Amino acid sequence: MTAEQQQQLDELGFVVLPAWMSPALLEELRMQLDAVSAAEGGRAGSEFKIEPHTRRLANLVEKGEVFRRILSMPEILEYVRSVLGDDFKLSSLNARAPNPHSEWIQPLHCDGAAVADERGFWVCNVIWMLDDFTVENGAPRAIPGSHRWRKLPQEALADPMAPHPGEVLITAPAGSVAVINTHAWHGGTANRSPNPRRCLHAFYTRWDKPQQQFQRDLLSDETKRHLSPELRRLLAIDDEYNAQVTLADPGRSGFLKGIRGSVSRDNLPAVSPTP
Ligand SMILES: O=C(O)CCC(=O)C(=O)O
Repeated sequence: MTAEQQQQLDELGFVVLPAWMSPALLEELRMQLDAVSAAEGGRAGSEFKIEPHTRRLANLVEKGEVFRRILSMPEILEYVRSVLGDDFKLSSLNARAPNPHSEWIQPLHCDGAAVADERGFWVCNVIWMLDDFTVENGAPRAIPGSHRWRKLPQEALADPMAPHPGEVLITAPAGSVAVINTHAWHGGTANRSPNPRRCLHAFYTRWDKPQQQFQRDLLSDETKRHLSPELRRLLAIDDEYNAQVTLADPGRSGFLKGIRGSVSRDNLPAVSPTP
């Protein structure tokens, strides 16, 4: 990470790595995503949530070696680490493609309704762009600097769907990767183009917070058997503390989740956290 990229992530709350993927990796990700999407048909995304006018796929760690491969790429994890600190885990790996010819825009939100706490930031999303992200096809908008406000847009704004005077669009060519401190206010915009706009969301969270999708239970034994020790750790498969905070979390849903208190370690039976 260059000093300039570090500064962008710190000050704006996001950084874009243009055309970061090799053409071969980009092609492999697209092919696997389209294959999963075709195989799942109308069931797609059912493990997580349905979003209007949007094609979503969930639990992708289970659904392709190439998806597992991108999760632990050291160059990308360096950016995640600079947001979350040394101890973090994957919260979920999903895909999102706003439908073509749509006016649907997401409300400005912080992922998981997360507000930075006394330990600092705890959510970070890595967007793997599988198509060009343009002004016409639903590139996400973000409000630079808002990750430091410790406020949720739904509390501060009369209409979180309305244009915001501070917003910028995150546009970039296919194959780019955006790392977003998702305490920053952000959201997808309308895809008015004739084509889908595909991406993956590799969503990471700090070690002490619940996973959005509980990897230990969602993954098959076969997939778990073949995980490297590093991936087992990143997915918190053997982390009893993660199991407790995640299973105790009543509101595992998604970006529109309401406001709730974070799970307190003090309310849980004694187990040693495994940071
Ligand atoms: O895919 C995008 O454009 C961003 C979507 C987003 O922020 C979300 O689904 O939480």
